[in-house]
This record gives sequence, C-alpha cells and structure tokens, in this order.
Amino acid sequence: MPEYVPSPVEWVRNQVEEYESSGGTKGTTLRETGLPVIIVTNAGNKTGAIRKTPLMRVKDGANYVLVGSMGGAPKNPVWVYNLRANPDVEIRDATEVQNMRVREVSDAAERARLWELSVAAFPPYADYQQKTARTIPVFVAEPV
Ligand code: F42
Repeated sequence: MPEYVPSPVEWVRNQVEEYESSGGTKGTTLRETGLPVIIVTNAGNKTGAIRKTPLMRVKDGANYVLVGSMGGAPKNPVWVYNLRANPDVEIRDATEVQNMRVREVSDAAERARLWELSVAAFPPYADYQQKTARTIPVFVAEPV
C-alpha cells in the first residue's frame, strides 16, 4: 500500500486532517468564506505516494470541476501533473466518498462554460486568472 504523504503546507494539511478525521462533518469550508471544499485523493506521479488536496467544490450535475488556480500563482500546482499522469481519483464531498476519473478540459466552449460555473461557485477564481499569465488548468471529474 502506498503511504499517505500530507501536504507540506500547514493550513492545507490541517484542513485535510480535520475534514477526514471528522468523516466529512468538520473543516469542510474555506476559512472565512464559508464556501464548501472537497478533498481529492490521488497518487503522486513520481513517488506513487497518496496525496490529498482540498479544492473548492464546483458541481456540474454528477461531476465536479477541479480548478488549478493556486491563488493565481505563476506556476501550476503540482497536483495538476499528478492528475495528468494518473486520472483515477477519490473525491470526498462532506460525508460522501466516490471513485472518479478526471480529464483535463481542452475544448474552448466546454472550458468557457465550466469556468463560468467555477467563478459562480468561487468568485476569487476570476481574480486569480487576472493575476497570472498561465491559463488556469480545469479538470472534470466524472463518476466511474
Ligand atoms: N488550490 C487550488 O489550486 N484550487 C482550489 O480551488 C483550492 C481550494 C482550496 C481550498 C481549501 C484548501 O485548504 C486549499 C485549497 N487549495 C486550492 C490549495 C490546494 O489544496 C493545494 O495546496 C495547492 O493547489 C497546491 O498544490 P500542490 O500540489 O502544488 O501542493 C504542494 C504544496 C505540494 O504538496 N507539494 C508537494 C511537495 O512535497 O512539495 C509535492 C507533492 C507531489 O505531488 N509530488 C509528486 C509525487 O510523485 O508524489 C511529484 C510531482 C512532480 O511532478 O514533481
């Protein structure tokens, strides 16, 4: 069994810990925004270690939209490369846990629709895109 390696970032690591240890009943929102968060569990593409990443909850029917914004930082978050290499993930949304498969969205019309949905769920995504020269990667997670 691969080992779980927690995030090196303290507040992120703590959110995962509180969310998971409570079975999805505590620590399920982003700080003062009160907006809902999901936990994506996947394998690292180099180490194979288990990684857990909290992301904003953007729902599109039965699917989730995963936005690699990282606060508008110049570089993509590392989890983007992990998901490109291995699209099988588990998603925890509060108390519900599902196996899902992700695909990166490249179609312009589909991306535009999902981006609008993402900004509606979490308005700061629009500012994050303004802050960075990279096109923020967008993934769709679909039930398997
Ligand atoms: N980040 C977002 O991008 N979008 C969001 O909507 C979002 C919401 C959110 C809500 C709550 C919260 O607590 C955090 C939130 N974050 C959001 C931050 C998010 O959880 C991540 O912390 C952030 O996106 C950065 O992701 P990262 O994968 O770059 O994390 C870094 C800090 C990290 O874990 N680095 C590891 C390390 O050890 O340095 C690398 C881990 C790794 O995956 N290694 C790979 C492996 O094989 O194991 C190798 C990967 C490679 O290619 O080198």
